Amino acid sequence: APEIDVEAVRERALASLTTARDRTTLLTSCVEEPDLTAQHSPLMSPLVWDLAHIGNQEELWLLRTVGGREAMRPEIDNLYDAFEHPRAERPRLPLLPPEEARRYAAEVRGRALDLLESSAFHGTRLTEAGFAFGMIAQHEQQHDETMLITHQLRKGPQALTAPAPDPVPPFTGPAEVLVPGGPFTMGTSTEPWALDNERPAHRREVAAFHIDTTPVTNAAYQAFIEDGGYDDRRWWTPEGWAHIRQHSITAPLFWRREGGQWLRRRFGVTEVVPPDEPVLHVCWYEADAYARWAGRRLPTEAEWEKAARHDPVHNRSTRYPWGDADPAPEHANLGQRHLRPAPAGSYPAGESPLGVRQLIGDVWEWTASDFLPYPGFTAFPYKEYSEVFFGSEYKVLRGGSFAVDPVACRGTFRNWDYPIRRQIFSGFRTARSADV
Ligand code: AVJ
Ligand code: FE
Repeated sequence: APEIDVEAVRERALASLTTARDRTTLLTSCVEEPDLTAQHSPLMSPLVWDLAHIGNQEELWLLRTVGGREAMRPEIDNLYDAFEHPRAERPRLPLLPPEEARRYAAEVRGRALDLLESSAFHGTRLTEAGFAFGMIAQHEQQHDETMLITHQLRKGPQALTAPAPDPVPPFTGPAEVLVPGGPFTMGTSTEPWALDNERPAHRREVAAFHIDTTPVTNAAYQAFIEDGGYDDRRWWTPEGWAHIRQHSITAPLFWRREGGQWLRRRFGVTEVVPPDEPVLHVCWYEADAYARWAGRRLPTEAEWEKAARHDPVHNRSTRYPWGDADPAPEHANLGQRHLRPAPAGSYPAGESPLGVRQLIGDVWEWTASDFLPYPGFTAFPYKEYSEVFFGSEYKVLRGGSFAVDPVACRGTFRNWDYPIRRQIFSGFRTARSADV
């Protein structure tokens, strides 16, 4: 087995679990009890479901599977199994009330930290390098992002605040970057807390292409709207056209036209849509239609990852666009430090060697690709994390958003959703094949 620094693993696991729990606590204490048990959208669970589900997954994987303990409350497992009850039905389940859910999650956490103290982090694939602890910290952070989406959907006054990202001068660099053709290493076999769908590392041939230097901005997207993009069938796939017509979709979610300008509701506050911010809350069909209108296309998942990880000087794949260092605030807008994406052109310290910016953080980026396994994929530790979602129903998103914690964000990290979804923190950038 490779050499493992046990104390460093323990420290990282403890810090990651603690950061996640602090965020969970914020998201479930900034509103009153009725807002925790209410259903704010049929797309979402009540916040109190996420809270107890977080505790239940931690109990299942850390206490029972790694620790070999008996179930604390076997009767609640079914309530918090995401595959047993669709989100829309969850408010009608006999869920633990907020105070009980909090107590349950806290009790599980106390025992999990005891287990962490005595873990040696080797022996099985689940314990190796603290994987199970990392997986559970990522799981909690993923549900924290889900809860933040619920907060965005919630009607009512502002409950969350955060400083705006630093303003930056308008981005004046090149609009696109040429990524040279040739093979690169996609995925990972070495990142200790990478999830099953990111594995294994494998060679991918990618032809030369150009990719937008920054995500597509609200100003650029407004030009598409103003040009009649939503009324012109030419730009849409048949499925996308049928969807926007049936649901009368004419702008990104949360946008509204008033007095000659676009307004947007964001976490309980209405504001004018900022022109230089990456567009947010668009579905895959909208991203795909915009790209076609612009004479371009969405990048494939392999193109996106090559833009984010390929180091052309050393001819290897790095963990992040800026290299192998863990994300720091100067690299990317991650971790809910802000409640919005940063203006296009921000974070020069986070750019790739070829100069592509904001690949990590700000907005999840839709890619052209279906969610499929890499060659050599094996489900681990459970088929319901990734495997059951593989196929042509889901599109891959990359790079993470302002609502993603660094522990759940890597150059290899893969997210996926239905092409109609836009309550998620989704934007995109476009690409085009290089002339041959
Ligand atoms: C990877 C974000 C699609 O939230 O449905 C949470 C993550 N899996 N609990 C989701 C997940 C199980 C998942 N996504
Ligand atoms: Fe979950």
